[in-house]
Amino acid sequence: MSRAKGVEANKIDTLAKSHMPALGIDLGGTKIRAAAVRDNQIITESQQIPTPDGRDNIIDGLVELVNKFRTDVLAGVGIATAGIVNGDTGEIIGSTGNLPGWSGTQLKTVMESRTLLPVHVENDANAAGYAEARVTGLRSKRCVVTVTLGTGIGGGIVLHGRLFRGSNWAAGEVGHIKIAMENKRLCTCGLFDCWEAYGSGRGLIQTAKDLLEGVSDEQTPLASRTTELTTHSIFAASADGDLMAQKIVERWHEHVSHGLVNLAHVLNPDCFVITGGLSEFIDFRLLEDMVIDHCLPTVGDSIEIRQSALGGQAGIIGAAQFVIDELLHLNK
Ligand code: BMX
Ligand code: ZN
Repeated sequence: MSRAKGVEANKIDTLAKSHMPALGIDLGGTKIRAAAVRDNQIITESQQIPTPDGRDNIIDGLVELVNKFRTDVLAGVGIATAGIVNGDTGEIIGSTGNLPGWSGTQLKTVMESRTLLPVHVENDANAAGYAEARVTGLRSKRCVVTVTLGTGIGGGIVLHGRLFRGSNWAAGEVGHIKIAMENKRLCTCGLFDCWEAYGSGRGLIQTAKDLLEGVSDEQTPLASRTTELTTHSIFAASADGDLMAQKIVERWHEHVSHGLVNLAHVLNPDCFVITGGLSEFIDFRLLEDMVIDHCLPTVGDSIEIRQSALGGQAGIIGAAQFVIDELLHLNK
């Protein structure tokens, strides 16, 4: 074949693959979920397995999930995972104690050799942010910052439709901006007073324990259950009218607002999108008021905080969309 014909054939191949679905996988601390995605939409039933313990078992679990979709023709596999990911090599180059032993995993190389499919690996919040920034109404924005509130706090910064990765892939690790100065709360990353140590699920439980110290059972039934507190028990008590629980939830909103205020002054985004398991418990009006109260007027005037449009599917959709966009060289 002549060189010109070879180039043409490659273009046609790329175009054909870009119309195929890609498999998106969201690797979380408790479960791994996967579904096929085309044009920013999930097009199959999703499949899930509990996250196994240890690096090798997690990789076996990922391969098992890919094999469940072997009947579909796939352009490739996108994996969204917590941790700092080199988007070129697909290596996990940093990880907090939330995923012990994950750093150093050559995830792309291992998965490509085991599945014989192109694989793209991305930080979970980056993947979620990439998907959220593509939904109607946000595509044309200059700066969309997605914040995931869950086990940790993650961030995805999309500038003019492209994910901003920083000099060493760690842009958007917003969970580790410092929001206090007392060296009071140790974060799972080893630093003190990170946003994540206050605004994540783990942070909320610690806030509850702090505020419940010295509180009697008559004031709130939560007082005698501090060892078995969960985020759900705190939100349930708050919804039931428990005044102490409401105070804890309000304090958590303040903590969440502190990180947003800092990000707002650095990035002046068009919009914050809040996603992750805890986002359904956010009172958006209260949060927006708290953020605006602590912003310079020019920054506060343009603050918009939205609930996620894609909910729990954002990581899967974003990871898969990366595979397609890589084929088209759209995010380079
Ligand atoms: C942590 C960090 C981020 C991640 C964020 C949200 C690790 C293992 N995790 O800050 O990379 O994006 O948590 O993670 O280093 P999640 O577990 O709450 O989804
Ligand atoms: Zn930290």
